[in-house]
Amino acid sequence: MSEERWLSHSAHWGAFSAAWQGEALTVRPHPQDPDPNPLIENFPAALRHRARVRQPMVRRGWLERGPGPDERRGCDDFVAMPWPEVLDRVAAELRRVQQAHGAQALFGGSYGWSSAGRFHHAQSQVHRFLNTALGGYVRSVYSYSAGASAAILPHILGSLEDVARRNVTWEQIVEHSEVVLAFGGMALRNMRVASGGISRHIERESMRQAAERGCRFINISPLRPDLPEEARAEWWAPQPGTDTALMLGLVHTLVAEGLHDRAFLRDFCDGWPVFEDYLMGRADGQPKTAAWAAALCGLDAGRIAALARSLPGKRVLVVVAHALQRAEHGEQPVWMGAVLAAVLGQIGLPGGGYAYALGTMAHYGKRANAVAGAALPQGTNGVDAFIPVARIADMLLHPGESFDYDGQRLAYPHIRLVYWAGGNPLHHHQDINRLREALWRLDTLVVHESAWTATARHADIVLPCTMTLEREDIGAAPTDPLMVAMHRIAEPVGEARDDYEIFADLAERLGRRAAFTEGRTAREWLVHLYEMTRAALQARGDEAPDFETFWARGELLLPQHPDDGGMLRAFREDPAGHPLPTPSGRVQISSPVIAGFGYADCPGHPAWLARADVPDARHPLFLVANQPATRLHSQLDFGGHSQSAKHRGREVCRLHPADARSRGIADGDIVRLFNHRGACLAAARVTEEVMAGVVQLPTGAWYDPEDPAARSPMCVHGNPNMLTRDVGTSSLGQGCSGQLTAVQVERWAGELPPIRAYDPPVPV
Ligand SMILES: Nc1nc2c(c(=O)[nH]1)N[C@H]1C(S)=C(S)[C@@H](COP(=O)(O)OP(=O)(O)OC[C@H]3O[C@@H](n4cnc5c(=O)[nH]c(N)nc54)[C@H](O)[C@@H]3O)O[C@H]1N2
Ligand SMILES: Nc1nc2c(c(=O)[nH]1)N[C@H]1C(S)=C(S)[C@@H](COP(=O)(O)OP(=O)(O)OC[C@H]3O[C@@H](n4cnc5c(=O)[nH]c(N)nc54)[C@H](O)[C@@H]3O)O[C@H]1N2
Ligand SMILES: [Mo]
Repeated sequence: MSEERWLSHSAHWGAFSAAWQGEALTVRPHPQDPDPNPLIENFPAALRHRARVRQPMVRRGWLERGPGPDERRGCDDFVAMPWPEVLDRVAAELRRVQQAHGAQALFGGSYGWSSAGRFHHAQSQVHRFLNTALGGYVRSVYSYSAGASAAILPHILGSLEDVARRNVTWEQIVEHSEVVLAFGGMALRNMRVASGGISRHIERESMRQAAERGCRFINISPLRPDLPEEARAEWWAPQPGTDTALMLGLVHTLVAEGLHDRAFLRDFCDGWPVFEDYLMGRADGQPKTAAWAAALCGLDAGRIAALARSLPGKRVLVVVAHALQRAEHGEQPVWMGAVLAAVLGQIGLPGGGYAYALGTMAHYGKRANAVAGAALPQGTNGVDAFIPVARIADMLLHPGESFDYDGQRLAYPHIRLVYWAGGNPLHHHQDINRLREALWRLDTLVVHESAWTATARHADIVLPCTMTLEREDIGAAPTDPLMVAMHRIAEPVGEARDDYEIFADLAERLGRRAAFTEGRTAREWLVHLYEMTRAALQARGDEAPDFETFWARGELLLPQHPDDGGMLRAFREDPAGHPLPTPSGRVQISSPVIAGFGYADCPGHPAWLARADVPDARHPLFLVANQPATRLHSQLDFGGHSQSAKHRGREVCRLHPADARSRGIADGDIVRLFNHRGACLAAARVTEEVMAGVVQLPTGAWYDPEDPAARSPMCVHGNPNMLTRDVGTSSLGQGCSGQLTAVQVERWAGELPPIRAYDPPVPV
């Protein structure tokens, strides 16, 4: 590549450009980004890192004994194989499984964030391939991000899209909000990331301006830094998992003192009396008073009541982070947050009401684009069977068994082959030891990866794919006006190929090349996808340069919708003309539909439900396993920025001085976190920024088993999913509940095992 030529590109963490200075790759953020995300600094060292996959590899046991269940998945040798031969074998195995068991034996959910480019979006590629070449696959629905909320929100307000993406904006907060109650905080590290890429990170400055105007931010979280300094927030730290109780205590105070907005509840809501019976204790003999809540939350009752009394008459915004619903009974705080906002009569007002998930991602709090960006069509799936995304291990371990989901009774299909591209289940799934056992049951696991992740190591066939810097694409997010021409910055490493090329050659072997490619090269697809956006621009009479002009300029500014408050504002202004898409057309304070499902773990109104997975004498601390500040999930954990934050090679966990002292742990010590599911090492940071009783370890440190052949090996690096519990949030959502669990922590006095997670297997 030529020297010092800055080429535009984009990542989930922002638009940037890159140039070569001699042998060194340099990146710099988009010049108009007011608060760039430092995650772009993971790229330079990652590009040619030893952890990259450089050639196709096949697991020795699969090669020697053929497809079938195998406990050596994850500890076996690998054999290098030339592309033509490995593609022949993958195609033959896909055909075998499809002919013997049908397409319903192929799991292609392939959850994961992959990269920002919209054509090379790996999940879309794999879905399109399985649909066009094999007739379909078992899919997964919803996300690890928001499994519980995506299921419950349509029952009570509307779709997750409408509630999270077109609602209260940062512009409205700057201008109107007087109180922001942030349950789960609004962590700067999180809200500067969005799938497809964001070019302008405005969140920090928006909070600064709002706080300066006098807006009161309240950070309700076990971690003080979950709101940035600019917000000048008060910090409330209830016991993790008790937010629903706290909200009930606030609402009880409002109702008991006649401070609730009766007119709003009457004119815009449905089902208040059923909930009120529960709230006041008429149903169960327990009024949900501030004192009742205080005992559960570990807070002061007077402080809860005073907070409640301070809210009426103010423009109040209730925010509930995704994190709160990534837990047992995660549906409840999502629902109760809407009820709190309704009781205050704030839903639909500028800068007020309910902004679920605002502050968890850069998509939220923004205006929506008025034209659609590029997206690869995925074709038609001929298989009906699906799972809620986080039920993957259950599916593999219990084929044929039935389970509850959102009012339906479904059965787990019997999967023989799993195809993954663009995700890392051995990062994202809970209880890694259990997931490993589930993967052992398969006939075949095929993985496309750019790096030797734990998922690649557990595969039977690993196909090396390019990373984003090694190919051209279009970067576009539905909530950011900048469409970015993502130029190729580097040649592919080793024998790596684009997912698209790999699938095209596999489709060829299955006699379906034309159906998959429609005769287009990757560049021709970019032009084709771009033309769709261009046609939409032309239809509006907007500037619509041709592809070559866009490509040379490096970017195109798209028009956006006005900041109109979306569905909730329209409903408030005209409830008859713009009813909510709920059974009553109103906010469902209680739901006869959900009540009709008869779920003990998700009743017909929001409720405080005691949790099973809480600290006890043997595991007395809460583990908060949240998002990492220095990378996106597990991606580029081997990059410079992520590595710079490790200590003695380990991921850093944070705990309170009191908890450290009682365990003889000093700042910088290596510790072992454990419970009855598993164990991992980490480095301890002792800090008052974490509430007592909580240890926080972010996700994303690559799983690094001390002995990969052991049944439940310790991770020597710091992956919290060794410890988390693999259960659905409830029968309704069946979402991921990986955010919280119970653990013990002790000082590690043993020898420090080496980190081997980034060492590629040596082919035999
Ligand atoms: N305990 C606990 N667990 C959690 C969470 C939690 O809060 N606590 N959070 C959950 C959440 S919200 C999420 S979204 C998930 C995230 O889980 P994932 O989305 O699976 O995590 P990533 O690390 O982003 O995985 C993306 C993978 O795609 C690969 N990749 C990138 N580009 C390409 C490409 O072009 N082609 C191919 N083939 N591969 C590519 C990367 O190398 C990487 O391995 O984790 C979940 N797990
Ligand atoms: N840098 C970076 N940014 C990211 C990501 C990343 O991997 N890295 N991932 C992106 C993705 S895919 C998603 S889905 C979002 C995730 O957005 P979230 O799920 O909201 O993010 P988390 O960091 O997991 O959790 C936010 C905070 O919730 C608090 N919390 C945990 N449990 C409780 C509780 O019971 N009560 C209260 N009140 N607070 C609690 C924790 O202190 C935690 O820091 O972030 C996105 N942004
Ligand atoms: Mo997520």
